[in-house]
Amino acid sequence: MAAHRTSSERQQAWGARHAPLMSALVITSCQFDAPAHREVPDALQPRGTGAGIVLAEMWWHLVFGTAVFVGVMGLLLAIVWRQRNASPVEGLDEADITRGEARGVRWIWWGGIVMPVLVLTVIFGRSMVSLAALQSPEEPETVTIEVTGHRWWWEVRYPVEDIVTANELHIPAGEPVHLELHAQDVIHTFWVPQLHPKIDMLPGETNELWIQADQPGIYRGICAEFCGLQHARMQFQVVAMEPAGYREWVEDRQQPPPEPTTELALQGREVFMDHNCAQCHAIAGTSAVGQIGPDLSDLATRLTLAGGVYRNNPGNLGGWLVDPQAMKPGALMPATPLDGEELQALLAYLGTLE
Ligand code: HEC
Ligand SMILES: [Cu+2]
Repeated sequence: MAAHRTSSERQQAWGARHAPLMSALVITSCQFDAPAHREVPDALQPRGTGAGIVLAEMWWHLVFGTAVFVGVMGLLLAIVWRQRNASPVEGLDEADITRGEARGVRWIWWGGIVMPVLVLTVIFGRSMVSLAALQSPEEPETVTIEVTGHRWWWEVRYPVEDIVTANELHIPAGEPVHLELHAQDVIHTFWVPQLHPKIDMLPGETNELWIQADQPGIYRGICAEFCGLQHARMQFQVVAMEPAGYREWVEDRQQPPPEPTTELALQGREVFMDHNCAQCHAIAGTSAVGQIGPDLSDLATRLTLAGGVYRNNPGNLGGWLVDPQAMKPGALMPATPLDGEELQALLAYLGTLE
């Protein structure tokens, strides 16, 4: 507790000293507080095979369920109506009663057994077909990606291509992609509503899933299992590319980021290595191999920061480095005290990571 207070006091002192710089950062970033995405990822507008299957399934259940509901309610109303309007019957004999009972038993047979068995068989049969289709794609998968849920960001690895990135999955559109899903700390759920059904990510286990995006586009993914303070800010993007563009992306990503060329960026690299950044972050081709936070090798090419929540621009990045806790309270990255020059140098260096 004491240590915490000291560090936040230190931050406050820092903030006071550098207030002009901070406000400049905030002003240059008009998007400082704007979420990266406003539109809701809509499972009712599927853009991938799995989500299409789930939606069709939803409609079947809705239509059958509605038909059964309307039928049962209709019968109920008919009975009530008949009873209200029935005139008292007198002088029933044994034969009448037996006939009445037989009619009741017929209702039980048809309405209580035959109908439900029929309806459930159709729905069950369809669901089995859907489940089988979700199980494996018709064509073999062309890419394997390992995604690991961390509080509160996504580690993304391409084991065959030897690529590591974060909060962004690049995939070829129109091709099935194999996913291996893990969790680092607690249970998360991996869900891109427009592409595939939800699937849990469990610590110590691997769950598998295939996804396919029909068209190139950017699809928003979310964590769909409450995983702590910043659960709602644990998001990612699936960037579906034309297959040729995807293969170019792979080649680009396989190169480590270029050597910084400007004085400022070189200085920034030193700031990065001398402060604690390298203990938590890895950058390909450097001595930074930390595993606690996202790999930063391609940071400058990413669309968003901090779990898909902020647009990746210098203003947001500066704000993040100065005070991650202000932008994402509880995030597992502490604020590093940096002076204005160090911050500018660091921003210049991080801007070369592509
Ligand atoms: C104690 C470990 C730790 C330290 C030290 C640390 N970070 Fe982080 N960093 C993280 C974690 C964890 C995240 C992910 C936060 C989230 O999104 O919830 C992160 C996120 C980031 C991001 C956003 C990446 C993305 O793609 O969203 C950047 C950039 C970053 N850190 C840079 C730095 C720099 C520069 C330093 C040194 C000044 C630093 N970090 C120090 C753990 C750390
Ligand atoms: Cu989560």
